[in-house]
Amino acid sequence: MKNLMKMSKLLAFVSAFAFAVSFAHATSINVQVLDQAGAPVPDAVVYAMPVNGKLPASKPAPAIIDQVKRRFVPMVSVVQTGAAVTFPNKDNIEHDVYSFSPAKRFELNLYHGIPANPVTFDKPGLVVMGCNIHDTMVAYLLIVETPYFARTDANGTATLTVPPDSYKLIAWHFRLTDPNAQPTQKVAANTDAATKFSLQLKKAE
Ligand SMILES: [Cu+2]
Repeated sequence: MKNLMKMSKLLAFVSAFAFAVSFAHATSINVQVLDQAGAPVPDAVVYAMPVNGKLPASKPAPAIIDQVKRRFVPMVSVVQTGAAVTFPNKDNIEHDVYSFSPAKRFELNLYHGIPANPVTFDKPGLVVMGCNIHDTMVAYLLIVETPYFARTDANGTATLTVPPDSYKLIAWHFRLTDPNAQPTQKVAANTDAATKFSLQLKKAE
């Protein structure tokens, strides 16, 4: 009986270890995004589609887009198709958030604080949002069909954590000269991979 106990403890330990190993079996793709002049591009979105088309069954992570001092924070977001996004208004004035984008038309009528219901983005594509009261407010939300995505930081770099596989890597930025031509490239992510994108961007306004 004692031996049996020992055996089951050992089995539990072994399976926990195997789980940890399978969980750790992920690799990263480090991406550098530059513009046509070679300058780092912050706020670019990079996402990875497995070449074999097989995506994991994953629940889309929710996201938050705040309104602070009459700006959307962050200005650029990326979520997986089906994600719920909340739009907390942290100003002491009302905002009226809306979008006419085909991927999601919606309006959150004049409000303070946190709207009761999040907005679910159930179609892939780009949603450009504004505020009906403050014309200068703009936010971009890219909805992608994969859970593997990242946004570049101030240095124009982003890291995607993915299971080892072959991927089609796609880059997007709201100032792309041709918004319909998102640059793509293939990456084999067996061990850590590094890659670079050079984007043709319009001048910042
Ligand atoms: Cu507003």
